[in-house]
Amino acid sequence: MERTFLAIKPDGVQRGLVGEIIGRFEAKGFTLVGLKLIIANQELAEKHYDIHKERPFFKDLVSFITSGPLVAMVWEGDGVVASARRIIGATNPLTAEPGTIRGDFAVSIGRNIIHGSDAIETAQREISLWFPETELANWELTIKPWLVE
Ligand code: D4T
Repeated sequence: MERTFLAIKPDGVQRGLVGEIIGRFEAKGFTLVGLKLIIANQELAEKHYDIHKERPFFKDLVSFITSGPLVAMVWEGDGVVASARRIIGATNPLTAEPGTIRGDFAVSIGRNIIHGSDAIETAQREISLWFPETELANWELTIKPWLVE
């Protein structure tokens, strides 16, 4: 079953948006299989954003992501990787569509509230970086027949 890694960044936590954001993925019909609030250390943050290590914003990005607690999550469901990216909206919140998380709640690219894996392979890498297998629950929603044909 397809899984994605999402993280409500320190700005989303500080702004009290954790419940609202989790609610959107629950209401959509995806399954929460991993959840924890943690303050990421430098090493974890640098590994997570490794792809951006040569970019000018890398240092600020790592310092921001380690600046306070974030909510790390794994969500499961058919097509969840691409669908979560659509629910989240464009990287720059000013161009993110209304109705998306970034479109509704953010104005700045450096404070864009939530991260979501951009591809299935990225999701696999990020899930194993943030969650040991023992912290992931294998379970099925009892209402699944009402969600999936
Ligand atoms: P994340 O990875 O946080 O879900 O964001 P995106 O997948 O939507 O966008 P990204 O990987 O291109 O950027 C990662 C992260 O860096 C911040 N950022 C990005 C920034 O501060 N300045 C910039 O110019 C860019 C491109 C925002 C998200």
